[in-house]
Amino acid sequence: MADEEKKTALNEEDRFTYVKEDVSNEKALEKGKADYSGSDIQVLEGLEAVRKRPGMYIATTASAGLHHLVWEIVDNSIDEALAGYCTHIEVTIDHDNSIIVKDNGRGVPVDIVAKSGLSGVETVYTILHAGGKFGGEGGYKVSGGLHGVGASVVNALSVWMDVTVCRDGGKFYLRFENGGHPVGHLKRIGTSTEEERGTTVHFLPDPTIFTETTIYNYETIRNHLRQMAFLNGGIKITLTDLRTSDEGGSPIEDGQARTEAFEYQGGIREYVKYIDTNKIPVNANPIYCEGAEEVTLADGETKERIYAEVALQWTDSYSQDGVYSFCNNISTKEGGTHVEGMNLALGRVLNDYARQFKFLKDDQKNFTGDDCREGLTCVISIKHPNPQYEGQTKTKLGNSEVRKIVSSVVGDGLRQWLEENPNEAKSIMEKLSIASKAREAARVAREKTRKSALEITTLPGKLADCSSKDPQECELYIVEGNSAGGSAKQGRDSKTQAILPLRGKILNVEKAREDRIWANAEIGNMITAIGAGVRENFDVSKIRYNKVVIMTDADVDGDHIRILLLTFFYRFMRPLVDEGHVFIAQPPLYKIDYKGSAYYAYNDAQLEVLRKELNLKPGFAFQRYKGLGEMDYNQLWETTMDPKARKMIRITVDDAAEAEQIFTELMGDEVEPRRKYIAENAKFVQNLDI
Ligand code: 0RA
Repeated sequence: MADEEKKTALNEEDRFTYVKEDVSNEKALEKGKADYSGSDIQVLEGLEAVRKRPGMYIATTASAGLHHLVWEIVDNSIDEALAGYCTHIEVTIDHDNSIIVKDNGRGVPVDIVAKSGLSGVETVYTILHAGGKFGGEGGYKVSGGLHGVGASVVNALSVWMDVTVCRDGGKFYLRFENGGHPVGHLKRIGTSTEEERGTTVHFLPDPTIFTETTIYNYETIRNHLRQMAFLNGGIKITLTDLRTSDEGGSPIEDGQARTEAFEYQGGIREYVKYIDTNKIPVNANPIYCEGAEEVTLADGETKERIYAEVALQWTDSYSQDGVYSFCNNISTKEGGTHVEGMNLALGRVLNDYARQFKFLKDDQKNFTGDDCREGLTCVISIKHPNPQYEGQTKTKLGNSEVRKIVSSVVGDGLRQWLEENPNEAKSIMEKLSIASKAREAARVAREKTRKSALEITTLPGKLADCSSKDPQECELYIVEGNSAGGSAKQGRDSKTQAILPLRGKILNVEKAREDRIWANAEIGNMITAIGAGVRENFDVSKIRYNKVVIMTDADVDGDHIRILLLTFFYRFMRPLVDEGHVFIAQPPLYKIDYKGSAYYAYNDAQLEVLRKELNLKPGFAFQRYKGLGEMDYNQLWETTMDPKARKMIRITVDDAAEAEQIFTELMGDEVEPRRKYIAENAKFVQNLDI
């Protein structure tokens, strides 16, 4: 085996170039020598196991897994920052889609670690889960609970990884190749100043593992880093993309490095403000509650420090799902005990205050949890040394001690804030009163809708349903305009594809009051067609179609209608979106008729490729589709609806806070932010084709 040969060929001199000078490390050094071959084989076996079953360590080898590698390496630097030693993390996407993460922390230890007999650097990057196992008190701790798989996993899944450490006046370097095989051992390659201190990791993901794509998405990395900067206030994180557009870089400006910096002294307070960018706040600045508690574990001995911080702001929004929770910097999408604790405190303190200051009269009922949360944006972030995750996607925090801690942190903080800010407290109380009354009105309106929906068991007249009754194979196309709806009806596979044409723009559910929403015919049609209810009564197991496909024109109006529909699904049928049932159809933008054949291009880049391939002269006439209506039913089927040939984008929301910010921005009356967003994300959209 080639690896074996490489191993025996290692020069022992190389290995101890640095450590030799370190007398205090003599014992470890000896042990290292003695155990060397044994531990090395174990190390390689560990990394080999990761390569054999990457799914056990990173869940997916698709695009998300590729990005997880970056999160993992960045997490280590964030841990160093949380330990108080690092203030700046620089992330760079290099031309070849390799990633560089540089921090100004203490630097990964370079001397021999007794347990492994290897240098600290080699230990961290080759031994599974080594990260947290040394460093001692106040040392190094893995922050991530879910994707905290260890830097060695990233190494195992890379073609090569270069680690450079500057510390103790030296500069140290070690390279790994072919899935984590060290090339020699850690070497001192020069000197370093105090300013240069820190760790730089540069790695190239292995395309034989990440077979779907090895191209990094700028926006995905940017959003994650921004979130990390919000959740860990004070750390500066910069992102630079060196790629040109054909290397996967920015579609906007070529040949120019794109760079952004994220640094939020206000931490989660600024996060809440960011999410609320496009809303009108009730309290001008988020309310901030913070606290830590030592708890003794079940063994009666082990003490753990749990840290909780919460930021709250009410806005003019009617939404009730503005609570974003995190544990150890990871989004807990399913909520859990920290969210329960916050809700308990919210109901208790707001109702107490309302009674005390007569915002609720004696004969009035308490505000409900929904009343308290209407228009609330809240970020809960806890740091826990031993988090337990539950739920379908293991994103629900289970630690029961957390409930009480968050409840008292929010209870104390909120009560004090209300007492100190009576004017703003009054505005919040008024917001709650209106919410409470509106909820009653909406309940009445909804009852009516539900009654009429029960009476009219028939499907909407405009719906051309499919003949199959097996939801698994059924698709609902929601089509902009009656004429395109007509073509879609003619062109479809009537066994599995249903068509629901929409007339004009649908109601903006973001801006409309609930009673108007329930009275809207188009919305009613969609609810009945999908057949699984709505809001808290939505039951995703009852959907009549496995895929709901939005098909609109590729113009400004089409973009708007698409956003309106997505907002509706996001707000009213959230599991439909979360579980990946919502798609966007991709009609072609161009058609070239050439020598009796039709060629379609779905974007400008494809058009260029086609022109080159067909050797078309400049000025060769091609058709630019302005709308679906310009296609006849055959063309619409061939290009956009035929499951064998079509392109669709599956809508996913992996960052709810980001989605909220974008939705509220795009929902406005201004066309420009939408145009800009769509232009900037056009490339991403392309990558998501299924
Ligand atoms: C273990 C111990 C110490 C620092 C680190 C790990 C460390 C790891 C990484 C990974 C990326 N950047 C990092 N920075 C530091 C502390 C060693 C000491 O006491 O000096």
